[in-house]
Amino acid sequence: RDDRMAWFRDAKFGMFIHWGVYSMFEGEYQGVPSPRYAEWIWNNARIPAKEYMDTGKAFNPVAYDPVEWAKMAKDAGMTYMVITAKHHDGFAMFDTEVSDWGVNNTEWGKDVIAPLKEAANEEGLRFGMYYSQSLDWGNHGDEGGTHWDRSYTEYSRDKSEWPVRFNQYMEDIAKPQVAELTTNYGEVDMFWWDMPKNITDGQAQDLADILWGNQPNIVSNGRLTRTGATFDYGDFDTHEQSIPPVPQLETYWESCMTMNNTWGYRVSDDDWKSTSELIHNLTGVVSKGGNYLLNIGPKADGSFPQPSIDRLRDIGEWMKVNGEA
Ligand code: FUL
Repeated sequence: RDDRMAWFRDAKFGMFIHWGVYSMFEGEYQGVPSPRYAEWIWNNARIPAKEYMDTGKAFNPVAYDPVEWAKMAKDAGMTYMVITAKHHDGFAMFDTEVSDWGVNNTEWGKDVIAPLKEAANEEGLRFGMYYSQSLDWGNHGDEGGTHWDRSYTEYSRDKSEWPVRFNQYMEDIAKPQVAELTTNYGEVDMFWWDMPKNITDGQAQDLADILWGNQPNIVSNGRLTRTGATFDYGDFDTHEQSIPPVPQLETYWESCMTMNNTWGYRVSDDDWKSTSELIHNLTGVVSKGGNYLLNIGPKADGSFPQPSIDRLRDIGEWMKVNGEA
């Protein structure tokens, strides 16, 4: 494992990208900001399934410029990038043959992951994929709060049936999609699981087998399952929105953090951290032996919010003077 982890040990700084159908809502439903994170808006603002899914069909990021994204990351001194291939809404940002709920079935109509990976690798950046393996509100995995939705009741509301449906989702969607992501994109450097609700150890083991079967050198975070020991199912620990108080030099870990208070784009969130605070976080994480994964929530059209662009540029200036080659 130490060989596989060599790049991760020195990676230091990466770009996290939360982008999907939720970005189209900009953190607001019917003029009201949704509670908590903007990428949870379907669930948190109780948007009817039909409305959310119809909105998704209009996904058309005309300003999407993956080469520019990769350049901004590189110029900021970042060495890797991780994007939401599928977040909790279940919408696939990649070519998938097992579901209509994805970018293929939109106005845009094509994969957004492939050109980004190519651009990232071109800039010498490592590339990672975030995949929500349990929560999947569109493909009837763990549906979280969407059970309340009456337009969603082609499935039974009888709780005893949920595990059956979840198992079916695992077989029909999660496993094939993880296979697609790990076979159709050449060598992938990182896989980022999230929110292991309801997944059994057996299902987690199956996903791990697909992952490492197809990508023997891939590095994954420890959020595939809650019950497995971290290193049975993942290579590094995830600290979400926090930095450990003391150095942790014996483990592999990463702190992922937002620039404001949300991962997905929220038009009304102006609470941006200053560049000096971001640099303070970066140096704090790296000096304690971790990597800092700093999030961008692109707008639906594919552009980065201006405050994010400004901060990336300013961090890049600082890195030129103080960063290590
Ligand atoms: C959490 C998710 O629920 C958030 O939406 C976000 O993706 C964060 C990085 O992980 O667990």
